[in-house]
Amino acid sequence: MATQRGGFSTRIGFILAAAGSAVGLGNIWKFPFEVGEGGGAAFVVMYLAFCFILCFPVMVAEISIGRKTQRNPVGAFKSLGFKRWSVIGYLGLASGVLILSFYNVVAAWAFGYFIDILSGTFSIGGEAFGQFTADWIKVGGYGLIFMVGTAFVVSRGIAGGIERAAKILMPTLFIMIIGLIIYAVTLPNAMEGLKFYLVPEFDEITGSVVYSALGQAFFSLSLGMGALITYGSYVAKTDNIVSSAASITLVDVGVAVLAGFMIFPFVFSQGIEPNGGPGLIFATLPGVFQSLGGILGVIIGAFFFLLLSFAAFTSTISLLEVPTAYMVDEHNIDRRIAAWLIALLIFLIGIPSMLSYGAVEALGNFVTMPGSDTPMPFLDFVGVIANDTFLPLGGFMIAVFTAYVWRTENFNLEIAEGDESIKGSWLQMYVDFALKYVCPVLLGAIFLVTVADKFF
Ligand code: LEU
Repeated sequence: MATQRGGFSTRIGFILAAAGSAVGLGNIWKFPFEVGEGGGAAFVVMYLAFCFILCFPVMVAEISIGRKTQRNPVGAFKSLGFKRWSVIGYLGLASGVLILSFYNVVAAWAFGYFIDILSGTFSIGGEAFGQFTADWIKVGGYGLIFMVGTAFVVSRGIAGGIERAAKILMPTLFIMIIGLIIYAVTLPNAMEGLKFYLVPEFDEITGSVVYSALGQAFFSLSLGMGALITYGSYVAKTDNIVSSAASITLVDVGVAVLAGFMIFPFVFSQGIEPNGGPGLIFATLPGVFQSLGGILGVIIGAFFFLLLSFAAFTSTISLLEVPTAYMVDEHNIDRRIAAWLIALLIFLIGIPSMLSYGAVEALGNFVTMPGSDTPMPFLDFVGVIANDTFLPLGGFMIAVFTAYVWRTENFNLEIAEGDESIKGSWLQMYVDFALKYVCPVLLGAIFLVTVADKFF
C-alpha cells in the first residue's frame, strides 16, 4: 500500500516538507500584521504559549493518525474503524480548500511584487499596494501561475515533487531571512520596532486577540486541516514522530519570531503604523527597499519577495496535497488528474477573494463582524471562518478523538514504533496529558468563548 502511494524517502525530507508546509505566508505575512493588530509583544507571548502547549501535542496526534493508517484525513478515521469521526477529515478538507483559495491570492501578490520589482515596473508610494491588488487581471495571472506551479509539484508525487522542492527551498529561505534581519536592525528607529515586538503590555489582550493568536498558532503550524495527517501518512515506520514534530514546531516558531525581528524594525524605520492589516508588509517593505537606493534596492527587494513566494509555495503544495490524497485514496483517481482538477477548482473559488482588494467594492466591504465598526473584505472573512474558526475546532476534535476514541494506549503504540525510548519519557507523558485534558479543556473553552465574542 505504502509503496503505491509513495512516501518520503528520508526523515529529513519529511521534516523539511512538513516544516515547509508550516513555514509560509503565515510566518512572514500574517504573523507580523496579527502582532501589529494584537498590540505587539503580548500577542507574541500568547502565540508562543499556544504553539507549544496546545498545538505541539495536536501535531504529534495528527502525524501519528496519518502514519498509523497510511491514509488521507477522511480515510484515516475510517481505517481506524471510526467512520463517523471522518467528519474531522471532511472539516479539514473544507478548511484546506478555503484556505488555499485565499492563500493563493496572497501568494500571487508576493510573486507579483517579485516580478514587478525585478522588471522595474513596480511603482512605489502610498497607493502602490492598493493599485497592485486592484489590478485583477494581473493578480489573476500571477495567481494562475502560482497555482499551476503548485499543481505541477503535487502531481509529481511525494519524493520526486514535494520532498525535492522542500530540500532546496527551505534552507535558502532561512539564509535570506537572516541576511535581511542584519540589515533591518541597522536602520533608524529599529529599536522602537524591537520594543513594540518584545516588550509585552498585557492590557492589550482582548477576547478577539486571544482568538486570533490561537487561529494564528494553528494556521502557522498547518494544523487542524489534515495536512499533517496526510504528510504523516507518507512517513516511514522507523521515524521518530515526537522528535520530528518537535523539530517542525521549533523551525516554524523560529521563523515566525525571526520574521518579526526583520519586519518591525522595517515598519518603524518607515514611520508606518504596525496595525495596518493584511497589507502591512506589502505597503511597508517596498519603501524600505527603495531607501536603499538604485540597483541594491531592486536586488534586495526582489530577493525578499522571492523568499516570500518560496515560503508560500511549500505551503500551497501541502494545502493542495490534502484534497489530492483524498481523491487518490478514496476515489481511485489518478494523482495527476486529481491535482490539476482540484487546483483549477480552488483557483475559481478564490476569485471573490482576489477581487476583494480593490477590484469589486462590494467584496471589499463584504461583512462587518459584531463588535467591529469597519467592514472586512471577502478574503479576510474566509480567513476568519476557515482559519480562525475551523482550524482550532479541528484541533479540538483531533485531541478528543486521539485521547478518548482511538485511545491513548493505541496512540502510544504508534509513536513508539519509530523509537521505543520515547516510552515513559516526559515529552510523551506531556503529550498524552495534553491530549486528554489540556487541549480539550482549553481549546473547547477558548473556542466557545471567543466564537461567542466574535460572532454574536
Ligand atoms: N502554515 C502555513 C503558513 O504558515 C499555512 C498553512 C495553511 C499551510 O503559511
